[in-house]
Amino acid sequence: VTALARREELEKRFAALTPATRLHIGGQQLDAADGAVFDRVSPRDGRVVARVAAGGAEDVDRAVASARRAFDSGRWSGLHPRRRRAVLQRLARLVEEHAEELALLESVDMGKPYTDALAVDLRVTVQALDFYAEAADKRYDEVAPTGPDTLATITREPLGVVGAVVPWNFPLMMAVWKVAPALAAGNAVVLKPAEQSPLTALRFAALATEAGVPDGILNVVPGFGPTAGAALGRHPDVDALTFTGSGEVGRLFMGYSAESNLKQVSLELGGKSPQVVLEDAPDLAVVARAVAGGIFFNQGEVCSAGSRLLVHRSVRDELLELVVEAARQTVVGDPLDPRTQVGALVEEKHLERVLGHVRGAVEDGARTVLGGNQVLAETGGCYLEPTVFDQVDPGMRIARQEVFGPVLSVIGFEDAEEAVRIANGTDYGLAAAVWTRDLSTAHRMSRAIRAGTVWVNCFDESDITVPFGGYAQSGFGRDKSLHALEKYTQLKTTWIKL
Ligand code: TXE
Repeated sequence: VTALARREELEKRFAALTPATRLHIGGQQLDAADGAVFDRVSPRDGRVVARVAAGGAEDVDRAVASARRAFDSGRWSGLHPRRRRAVLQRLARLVEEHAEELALLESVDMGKPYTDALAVDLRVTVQALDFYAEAADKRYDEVAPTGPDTLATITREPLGVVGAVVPWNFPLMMAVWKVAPALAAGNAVVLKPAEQSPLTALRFAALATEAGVPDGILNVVPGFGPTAGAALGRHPDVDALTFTGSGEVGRLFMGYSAESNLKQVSLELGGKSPQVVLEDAPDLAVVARAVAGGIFFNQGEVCSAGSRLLVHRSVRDELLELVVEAARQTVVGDPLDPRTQVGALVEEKHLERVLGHVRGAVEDGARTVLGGNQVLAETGGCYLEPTVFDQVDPGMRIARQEVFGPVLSVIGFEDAEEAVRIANGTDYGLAAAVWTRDLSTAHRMSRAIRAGTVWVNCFDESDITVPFGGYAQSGFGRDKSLHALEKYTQLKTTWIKL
């Protein structure tokens, strides 16, 4: 099948879909209380692909009330853990069966290549559902060593109603990183997807109902941040709020919690992850591919994107040449074209924001080695060339601010100490990579770099079994792994006098 035929086939398949577009509350599909809707414009070609209900405060109220009723009924939290596992496993199978449809919705909605949506987002989503389903009936509680005359048990209980507010870069995957452990632990959830990418969350909710998740245990309220998102953050009957997104909005959620009921908040905010390449780095061709992949994957719209290349002077010229070559070969274009590696940026506003960062870099004196311009596709849409800046000073805006686009900054250093200083010199601490052949250097650097994840001689290695989250202003609380369950449970101590 030619690339063109494949693209046309996917277009036809999308046209034949009827995406779910209404609120999912109490297992029902509802319109917004005030009837409001918003257009979903695909960044692929600027066309409206769906009209989605815009939830507001009243809808969030309805969803939270439904979640509370469902939680209190005990129909989920009181279920035998084995039964909860079975329901979540059924949901994993349904997502697997509908993987192509969900990947297509994701790709058209927010612009990532369809092939990546299927190979990464959907694969990881299914893995997460299976992992937390299994965890539902495999965690034991504790007995404290309080002595012969008492018995003190320490048990984990669900929190109750969990609010989840998620971004648009991995819409379904990030939602499930939160929803799966929250449900496995017995909570009820109200999920607000980003206004740029609500389609997969709504489809997922329908599949959850089909899998046997009781009505009201998973509710989805699409809508805008300042209305639906803020209402969830401020709601007095939401017990915990888990958020992934910008630092600016993360701060708002801390405020919402303080103003309302002190709900527990966990935040996964962006990053400015360094790729540190030392003079004894392994094969530079391998490093170059990892550097290019680390910043161009998902259009650079990745919180852990390796947006800073910190490279030792001795290997700098050679590596830069290889990275630029890899960047040149990166195919930008229609997300439905199977050859595409970098799809469309999520929306016009974001493209403008990224171009603003690019202009700022030039003003600050960085040298444009490659790219920097919008790609004008005949279909319209929001595309940007893979972009590389050299001679970036660690103090420049482009070296400190999260760009969230396919834009790499190259910074030179003289020794490992300076590299660590630069690596740690931003407000963020989400991820980092170190490239070296020396085992001791690898360990020393990994200890010295303040980040939630440090990769050595690799980048973007990922598995559901390891925690993911940030140091410093990249946030707190972890998604993934069994540790994520801690965010969705609280400890109960019970004393018994014998
Ligand atoms: O994020 P927002 P945006 C970073 C990235 C990007 C920038 C802006 O640098 O360029 O943030 O992106 C909801 N009250 N990241 O504007 O606004 C919103 O509806 C309550 C990093 O898209 O933080 C959406 O569901 N909620 C990141 C979610 O917050 C509000 C992923 C995220 O949107 C709200 C995304 C409000 N006042 C962006 N305003 C990562 N860590 O991966 C918005 N929201």
